[in-house]
Amino acid sequence: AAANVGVVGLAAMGASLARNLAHHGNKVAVFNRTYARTEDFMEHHGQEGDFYPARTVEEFVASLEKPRTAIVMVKAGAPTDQVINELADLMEPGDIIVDGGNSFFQDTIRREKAMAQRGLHFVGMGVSGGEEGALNGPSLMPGGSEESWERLKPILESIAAKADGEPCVMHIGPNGAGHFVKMVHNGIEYADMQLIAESYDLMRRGLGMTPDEIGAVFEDWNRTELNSYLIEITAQVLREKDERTGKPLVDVILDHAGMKGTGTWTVQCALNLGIPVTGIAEAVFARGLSSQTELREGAAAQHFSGPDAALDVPADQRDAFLDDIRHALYASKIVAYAQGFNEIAAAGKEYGWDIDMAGVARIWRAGCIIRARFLDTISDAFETGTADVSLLFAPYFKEAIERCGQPWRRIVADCAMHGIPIPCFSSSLAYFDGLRSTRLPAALIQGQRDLFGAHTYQRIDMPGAFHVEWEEPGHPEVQVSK
Ligand code: NBP
Repeated sequence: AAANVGVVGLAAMGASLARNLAHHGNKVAVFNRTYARTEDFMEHHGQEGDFYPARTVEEFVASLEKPRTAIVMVKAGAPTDQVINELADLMEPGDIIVDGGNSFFQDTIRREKAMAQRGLHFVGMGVSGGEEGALNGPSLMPGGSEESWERLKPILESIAAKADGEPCVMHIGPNGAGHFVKMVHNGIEYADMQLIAESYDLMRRGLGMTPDEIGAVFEDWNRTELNSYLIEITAQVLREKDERTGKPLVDVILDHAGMKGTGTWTVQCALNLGIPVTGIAEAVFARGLSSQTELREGAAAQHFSGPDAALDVPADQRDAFLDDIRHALYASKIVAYAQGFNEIAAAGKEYGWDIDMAGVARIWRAGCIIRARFLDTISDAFETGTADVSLLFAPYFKEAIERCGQPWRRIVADCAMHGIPIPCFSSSLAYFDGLRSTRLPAALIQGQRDLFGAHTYQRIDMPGAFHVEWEEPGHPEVQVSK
């Protein structure tokens, strides 16, 4: 036994993580179901560090120093279960199995329980940053026991991304907490990308700008409070030309957005927890609509009448209009993040995780896909306790939302009048207006529910549950409970 850590699964993510581990002085055992992939890995990267390639899982486990640490980076779902079980059969009490794949947190809770019964530590760990992040420094979100965290900490801190010198990794909480937080990270990523896409659409169809011109706008915006990895790569994609046709690449890419499931899970979990995550939900639905070929072709064949999406913005007002889009984007983005953090807080309560929200914002500052300058401010807001109920209540974000309010409303109204779909912008504004309303039409809904289903209602002026005898003459009210 010579390796202090091992990686199972040498596809894009596992190979990059194994190399990152080796670059930081770890002795890394590597194993992949198909040995050809291991050979290929050793041929291309074997000289980068201390690797111990294994042909079989037995050989892999035997090459690990005790107590063993094995990181699994294989396809989520059944393949992950299969690999974990094979490892567990060969490992001994005290050993650690880390699942770095995008596993559903309920699977992680189940697996942790099963492994604990066998005396093994099981750590579900979110890994963000894609292949490049895994290689050069990802943001890491490990769950699992305190004891496993204490042992993994030095290894994980060495390979994680650094923000202001601080490693972007923290123990999120027990069992499925790490995978839950990673899932919401991905949900926020969906919302962020959709908001950027809506801003692009406004400039493209609304203002008739070219992808190059829009790329330049995003480059400018990247020097503002919107500074983030996603804004940066948006500019890069928009500037890219297709090598076959010479056209802007964005114009030859089929407009069907793919997804692998973490956005959908984020929304499903939010629905179960009763937390509105309208920004994330609209982003998932927008991807869904984009890929509904039959529906979209059918709609095109209908030639529905309506505005043609061109905004009549005079040339001398274009810069002011672009500023409006930027403000609308920023306000909607703050709402999407606020909703995502609300979901994490609610799950923390539901599953008993006690998650350090400021810490979550801190480890998202580098390495991951949603890394952004304003995560520093989010982290400060949680640190000072001003964002406990909602990020929108923290003074900095309250001021930002208020400053963005008028431009945000102008954009949403203009888009509605000109037929540009902006589901994320408009639903975020609707959420914000709902939040600041002292009275909501939910009172009417309670009345309707009482009439058709005797579901009862509460009164504003006294405690208890009430019901109207709708069938009785005079509709008397009865108090059903105190
Ligand atoms: P994939 O998700 O494409 O999985 C391929 C790997 O899984 C290969 O090593 C393959 O071995 C192995 N595998 C499969 Br498939 N079935 C197996 C089985 N029954 N037993 C053993 N091994 C099996 O790889 P990836 O894109 O590197 O992602 C790895 C994990 O990281 C996934 O859970 C993914 O969701 C997650 N993740 C990915 C990203 C990203 O940007 N790609 C980011 C963050 C997290 P083989 O070579 O023998 O087929």
